[in-house]
Amino acid sequence: MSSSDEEGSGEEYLFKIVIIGDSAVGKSNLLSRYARNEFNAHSKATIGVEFQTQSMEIDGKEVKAQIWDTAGQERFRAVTSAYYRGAVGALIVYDITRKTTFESVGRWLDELKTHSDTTVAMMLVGNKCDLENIRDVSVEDGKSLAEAEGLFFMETSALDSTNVIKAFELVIQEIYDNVSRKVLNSDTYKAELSVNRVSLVNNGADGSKKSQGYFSCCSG
Ligand SMILES: Nc1nc2c(ncn2[C@@H]2O[C@H](COP(=O)(O)OP(=O)(O)OP(=O)(O)O)[C@@H](O)[C@H]2O)c(=O)[nH]1
Ligand SMILES: [Mg+2]
Repeated sequence: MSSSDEEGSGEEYLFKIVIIGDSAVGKSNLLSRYARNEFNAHSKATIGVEFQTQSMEIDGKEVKAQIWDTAGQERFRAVTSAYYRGAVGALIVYDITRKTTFESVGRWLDELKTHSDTTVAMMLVGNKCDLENIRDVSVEDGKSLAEAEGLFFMETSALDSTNVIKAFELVIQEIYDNVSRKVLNSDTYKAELSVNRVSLVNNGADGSKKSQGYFSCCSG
């Protein structure tokens, strides 16, 4: 299934992460900013599903994130259960200039919880924090919701790059920590992960639990 069974050479992880949230909150631009350092001011609504892969190094191991992006608009969405299947991380995105997108977060969380089959590292993302002058959702409201739901929280801007890499990397690090901790004492979990196409090679020794992180931008 993967090179994970080979001895020695490949210390490699593959994590599936999904991006969800209402249409036009900036999901596709967050992904293109992270994966290709690109921003498109006139991007079209996503139809169906797209994904990009990006690597980072943790504890000297190559960790690949396969990040999935789908349509916020119901009519353009592909089969929902397939989108969530095997996901071990999620970014739930709203637009800080449109309160309705923030009010939808609960619905997106419900959908995520309904379809996910394992522990998911989740981050609430308030995007477009470059538009401080037309802000409609306070940093405090974002933080409180994240706290109530047990999510990480960050405000980002795909336009000026604020916190974009940080947001993805924090989720990836959290997944890695989840996996490392569980792998230490569960063969069942390991089997579960391989079904979910998450490659595990090394039983990471880092069992430490990070506390929740909050990063905002553009706030006084
Ligand atoms: N000012 C500002 N505009 C942004 C930012 N991120 C995205 N946009 C703009 O917001 C619009 C929608 O962005 P998309 O990335 O296509 O939104 P989406 O969430 O993928 O939308 P769907 O595919 O329909 O679900 C585009 O015009 C982007 O240029 C940001 O951080 N700041
Ligand atoms: Mg899109």
